[in-house]
Amino acid sequence: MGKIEIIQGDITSLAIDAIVNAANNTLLGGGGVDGAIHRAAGPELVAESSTLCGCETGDAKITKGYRLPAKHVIHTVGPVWHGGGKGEPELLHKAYRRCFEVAHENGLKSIAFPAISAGVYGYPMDQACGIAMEEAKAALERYPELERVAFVPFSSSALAIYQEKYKEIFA
Ligand code: AR6
Repeated sequence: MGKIEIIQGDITSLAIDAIVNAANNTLLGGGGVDGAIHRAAGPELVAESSTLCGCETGDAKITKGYRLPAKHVIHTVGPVWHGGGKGEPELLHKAYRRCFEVAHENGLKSIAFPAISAGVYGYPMDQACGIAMEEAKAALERYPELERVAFVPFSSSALAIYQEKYKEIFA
């Protein structure tokens, strides 16, 4: 699959330049993948993120990875799903784009994404996954230094959706 990988499991286990956190606007931690990342990184992560003054929906900010095997965490905030007519697709595209941009600005060559917005924030997984794949395709064209983009679905049903969308968008 070239530079794209789909790895089902826990994103906190990956040794990679950056894992992306599906955070909230405070950047002070939460449930889901955010909670897992903060638990695995240790208290230094919230100490650093509390200096960042939060994060707008669709933006992204970087910290160190602390006790994680990943060197950095790129924290982004995806939109809450309100039915799709409140700018959710644009905001989710923007969140992915900003993560790739922040990775590029920091000289990173590998990045792993959870299914941003597709948990508590309620974004339909197939639509969220399509946006993720489209932005990965655009980023690989834009940033030649990018060596590895990993998607990390948590469940086997999400894995099947990622595999399907990969075929659709990269075939
Ligand atoms: N590794 C990979 N994916 C995971 C993991 C993990 N360890 N844990 C959960 N997921 P969510 P959101 C999947 O709810 O929808 C937080 O409280 C999960 O199954 O974590 O963007 C924040 O603080 C789902 O498919 O993120 C915000 O308040 C995906 O990650 C809010 O949740 C995203 O689910 C953000 O909601």
